[in-house]
Amino acid sequence: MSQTLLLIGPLLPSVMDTLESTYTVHRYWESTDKDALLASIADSCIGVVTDGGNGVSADILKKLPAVKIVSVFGVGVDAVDLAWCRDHGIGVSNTPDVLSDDVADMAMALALAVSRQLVVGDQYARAGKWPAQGAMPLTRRVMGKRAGIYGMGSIGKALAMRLEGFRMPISYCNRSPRSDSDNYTFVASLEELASQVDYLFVTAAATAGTIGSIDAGVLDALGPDGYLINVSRGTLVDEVALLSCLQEKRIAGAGLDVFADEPNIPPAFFTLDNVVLQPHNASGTWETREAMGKLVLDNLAAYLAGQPLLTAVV
Ligand code: 8YV
Repeated sequence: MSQTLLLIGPLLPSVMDTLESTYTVHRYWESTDKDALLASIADSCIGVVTDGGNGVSADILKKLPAVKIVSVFGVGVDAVDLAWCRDHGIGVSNTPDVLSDDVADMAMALALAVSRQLVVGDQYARAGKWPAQGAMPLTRRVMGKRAGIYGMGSIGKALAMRLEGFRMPISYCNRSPRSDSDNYTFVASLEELASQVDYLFVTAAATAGTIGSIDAGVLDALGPDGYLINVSRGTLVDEVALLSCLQEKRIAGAGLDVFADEPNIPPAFFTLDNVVLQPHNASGTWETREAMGKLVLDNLAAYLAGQPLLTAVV
């Protein structure tokens, strides 16, 4: 008899195919009576598979006392109740590293797009304004500007490599200085980092210590020539403050892949031409999503074989 799993939301079709041909999988998001579903698998369900956005709450885990592993399709585990998992001996795995290059690419792409006004230029070209009105307004150079990275983990380091190619001096803010980042300047205070750079890249995980940390003070420190690029979690940023700063040109612009209440984006962002928006798609390439899916499956297999999780968070 195959093991029983709960799948919280849809994943890449190939990953769901493998999951469903290997295990008995219950699709939580499709269930019309979720409590009845949880009650029916309470004794048998040994694992939960979920993505970074949905995670899994203690409310669900409470109803599934046999669960011993939560395998997350994503590096961010802020939507998983980690305290509950720790207290109840549930292992949690995520998918770090395999997505770092694509997320760093997206950060770089957003910095270029908002500075060089790629979306505005595209609309200008498509609307036929070039022959009618001549050249579009000038934009801002990225090359050689000062970069600040908030969160020097695997994604931050992948981004730093790219920024070096743009000959950008790099400073970073992290819980502590990193011995493998000697070429970069450690700045303990986020506000101080913001005041020293032209681009503030957000690559830190969402934790109690980082949520809400990019507030009006940090944005004003970044200043009218500074850009905010966020590929981490929207919850790190005070979105109301960010909107005011963008509307009042207290910062130059923002490139945002993530939002506080996904998939809902505050409509005020849609009226601004100093932002470039993405629907949380930094890891959204076939290559990376396949690699993430493999890690989700490999972690489940490791648990069932009595082996340590490959990429354990808890
Ligand atoms: C994914 C993410 O978009 O890794 C993360 O934490 O947020 C993203 O890579 C998400 O988990 C997939 O739905």
